[in-house]
Amino acid sequence: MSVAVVMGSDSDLVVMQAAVDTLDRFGVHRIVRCISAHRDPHGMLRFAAEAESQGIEVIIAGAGGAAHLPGMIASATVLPVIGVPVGRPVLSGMDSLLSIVQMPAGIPVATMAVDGAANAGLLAVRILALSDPELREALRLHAADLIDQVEIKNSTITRATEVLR
Ligand code: RP5
Repeated sequence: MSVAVVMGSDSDLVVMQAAVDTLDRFGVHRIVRCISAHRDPHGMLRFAAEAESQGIEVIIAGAGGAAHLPGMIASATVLPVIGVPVGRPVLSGMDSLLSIVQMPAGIPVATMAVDGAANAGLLAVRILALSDPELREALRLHAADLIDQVEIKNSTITRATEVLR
């Protein structure tokens, strides 16, 4: 059971690291690669075609600008592909978002928010958890942690807005 985290350039790692960290937190085996749809299209197609036989079950693909990587990988595999639009200073990630989200019917890519790599990791864990009760339990604990964090935030706000009499 393995997740591939791929990205168009090493400059995307600063965003995509959150997906890697999330997978590590859940103890999910992952590989991380730079795969470029534009600069090395043949390499990209090779990766997509071989992913299943390498034991990969979910692919997280991040790219910025004219972000064709997630959609092109999805067109060359039947594995689930999660796309992360990487925000860049020019156009603030809107270009990446629209490039990834507007897939034609037949080739699905689960598109995250701009720079939403942490959620990409969590969605991959949820997919794997469908056939892994231990992962499902870990997700439940994670959800409980989020509730605790809201409680902490609530106390912080209450303290900060307390009227001193
Ligand atoms: C995209 O072009 C990559 O995903 C990256 O976000 C962007 C710029 O790449 P570099 O010029 O930093 O290599 O393909």
